[in-house]
Amino acid sequence: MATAADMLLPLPQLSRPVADWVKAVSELTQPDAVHWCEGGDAERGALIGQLLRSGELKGLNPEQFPGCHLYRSEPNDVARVEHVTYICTRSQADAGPNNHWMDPTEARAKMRALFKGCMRGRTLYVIPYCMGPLDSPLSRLGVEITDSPYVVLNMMIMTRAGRQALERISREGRFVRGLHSIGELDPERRFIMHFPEELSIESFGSGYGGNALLGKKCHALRIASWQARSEGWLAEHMLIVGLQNPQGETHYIACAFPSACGKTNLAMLIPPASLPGWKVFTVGDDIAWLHPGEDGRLWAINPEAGYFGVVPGTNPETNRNAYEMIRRDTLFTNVAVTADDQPWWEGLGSGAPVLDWQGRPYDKANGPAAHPNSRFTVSARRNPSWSPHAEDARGVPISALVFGGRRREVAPLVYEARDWKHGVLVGASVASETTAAAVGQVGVVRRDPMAMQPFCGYNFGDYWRHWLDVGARLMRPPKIYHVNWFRRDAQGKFLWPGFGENLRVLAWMLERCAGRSGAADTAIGRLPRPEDLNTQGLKISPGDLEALLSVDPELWRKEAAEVREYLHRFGDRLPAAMLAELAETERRLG
Ligand code: SAT
Ligand code: MN
Repeated sequence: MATAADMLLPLPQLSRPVADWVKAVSELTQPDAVHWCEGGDAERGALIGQLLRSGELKGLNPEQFPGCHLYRSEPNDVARVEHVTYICTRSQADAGPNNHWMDPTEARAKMRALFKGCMRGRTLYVIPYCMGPLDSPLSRLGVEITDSPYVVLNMMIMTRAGRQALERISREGRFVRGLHSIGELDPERRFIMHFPEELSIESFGSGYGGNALLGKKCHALRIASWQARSEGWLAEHMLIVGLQNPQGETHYIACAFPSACGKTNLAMLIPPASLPGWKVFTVGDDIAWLHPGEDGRLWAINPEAGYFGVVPGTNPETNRNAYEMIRRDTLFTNVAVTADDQPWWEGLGSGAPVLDWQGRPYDKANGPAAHPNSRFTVSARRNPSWSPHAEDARGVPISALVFGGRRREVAPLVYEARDWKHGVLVGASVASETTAAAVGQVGVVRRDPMAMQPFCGYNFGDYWRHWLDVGARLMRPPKIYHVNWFRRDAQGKFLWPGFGENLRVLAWMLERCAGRSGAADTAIGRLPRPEDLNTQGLKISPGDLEALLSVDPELWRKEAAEVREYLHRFGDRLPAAMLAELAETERRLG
């Protein structure tokens, strides 16, 4: 009797354009074998088995961490590489001053030379994937070709990968082409190229995170932001979280913070015991695709299916959900291990490392045991606070958008924009201290508009215009906020406890959206007065709270001047409305 499996078409026969492309790439790269990814547990198990045998993966303690594995990347390949990430548009002005640009013809030639014969002795994997729920009209398709089985394992967790995605590609025709090879992992021969006009990506020489998992930053942000502009929506570097108040009302918010500034923690926040009755539901932790709905609201889907989160600092106190989530079926990258093969990282709070992230006997003199940008890859469904609406085809309605950065001074704990237009200026003005998520100096303040500086696939001037256009089409636009959990006092101590306590700030926002909470009007926007925040059970001195909610006009005039200088870099692409909003803020600052 014929089984269902017998009746399935072989993958290469499903889509002619994909098959033709795979053939052309095989001729160029010369792999020993070609493997089309079906998706599913059997394939995943086989890949893991192969990597365990070759020593590329290490099994972790099966009693304490069942189904968990450790991967160690090359020590020179541990973060995104923004200095060799390019947007290759025909016109340089379309990429904008915010991107490195290369002429597409030159970039293609350069990459062709690198890819030529690069997969000899290796297997070429074809990963068809869907960003977003498989049945959502808001989702978009892609195919990644890679010679890294580690990338395949990650993509299978992070996206809806395999046969069903390819079936949808065969119906719709359109897909983003992502070609990736680890090459020789030589930092001198490492390039991440984007061709938004052709919906394609070429990445060579890195096997790590955002450089190599092409569905993530390369597709779901850089290429998607381009697609979104032409189609009238927004692709943003935002978590999506649902907050249910003690009265049982749930509101969704989307928050943009730069990499390694706590998006994953906020997305799965645990309400403090002193705020009983609140519930938190995670829809996404890194990327939001936002579409104007027919009802005049903004609707969001999470294009991803898993989390690629920062490990250090995760413990039962800071984030119990994440701590529980990564105890099973999790792929760890660049953490340390204990004597009994448990993963270990700084801030775990128990146990001791015997091997560091490079597999060397642990020695304090070598620096942290786990790499500061060590990561977990885990299915979103492992998250105890995973939202039942995360798979909704139409997404979830957004009540508030929140921008934020990591800043020791200037930015108060929270403020509310005057309206959408002012909110676009607030987003464009985000600045943040750099983190270990990208190669380069850590802790220097840089402008990071909408937390998209590394990820916007086109000129920021055009991008802000698009934001203004989308806002103009919304009958019921979300309110826009700015937060800063990282404000410090003169001694360098954090003024705000962060983590679960951040719910107090989010609760104020939601009460504002419902028209139930007060605020003080200031030059930069509306701030809660101390009595507007629920501080019940919170250990904070009145002085610290006042410092967190203060706006120093002197510092802000300086800030506004810096923003003005920054915006002027975008010349005639900068919408006049942005300068008008800035002028209004400056007028209010006096
Ligand atoms: O390396 S990733 O881009 O996937 C993670 C991050 O930087 O946010
Ligand atoms: Mn991110």
